[in-house]
Amino acid sequence: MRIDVVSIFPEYLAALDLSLIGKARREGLLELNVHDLRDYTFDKHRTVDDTPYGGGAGMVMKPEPWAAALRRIATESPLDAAGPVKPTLIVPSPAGAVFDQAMAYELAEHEHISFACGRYEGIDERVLEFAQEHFDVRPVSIGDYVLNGGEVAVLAMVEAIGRLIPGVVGNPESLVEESHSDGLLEYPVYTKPAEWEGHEVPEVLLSGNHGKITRFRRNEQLKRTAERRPDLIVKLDPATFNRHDRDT
Ligand code: 6GU
Repeated sequence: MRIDVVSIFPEYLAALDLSLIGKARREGLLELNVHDLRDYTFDKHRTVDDTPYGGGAGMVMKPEPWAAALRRIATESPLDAAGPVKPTLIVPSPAGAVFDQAMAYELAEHEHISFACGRYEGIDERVLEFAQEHFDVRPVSIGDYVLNGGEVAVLAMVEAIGRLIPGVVGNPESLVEESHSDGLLEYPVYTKPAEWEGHEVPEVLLSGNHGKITRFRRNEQLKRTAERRPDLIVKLDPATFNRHDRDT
């Protein structure tokens, strides 16, 4: 997979050199290019913003540098930008559709994804219209709160997507049991010692009875999800409730 990120703070993305995602890049499973938007300006001051038409607080990102940066990325795309399959451009925004595990799985199948990190009050809306000629454009939010720019959201999304690329997570089994993989939160986990500071590991986990352990874990998942995220229970596929009957 190829990922391009455009930002006025490319240093923010340095964290993507670390850990699993950094390793995936070094192993060639993921090609990640970070572009400084200011490299696509033409004036001495490398200006990326200007005052908003219609008035109001703050500044708006100028369209010209964005067009130059995005045109270059589209031209270099392994997908033929003029063909039926366009590369995807994610525009991080609190006004976007909410990113979730299903979206991460869907995006992990893409050959080329780009991210356009806005700052200030946002990017001139015409950049999105322009970008639609070259990309499948998707405004995406990482939750109902406001960040100062898209960079932190891109860190979260690239990590969530990147770990789903085959080979990035060493043991693919760990993707099956984790939170949100089946619409439920993950069950609690324990390691040695069996008794610590007066707190005990649930007896059933020491029993060696795998059927009982599976039912215990499923029950913990349901309990925890109902308590912490009742909104997820409403969205559950009815098959999830009965799954342990098949599995055990
Ligand atoms: Cl993706 N961007 C910004 N700037 N703020 C956000 C967000 C994204 N998601 C939630 N808040």
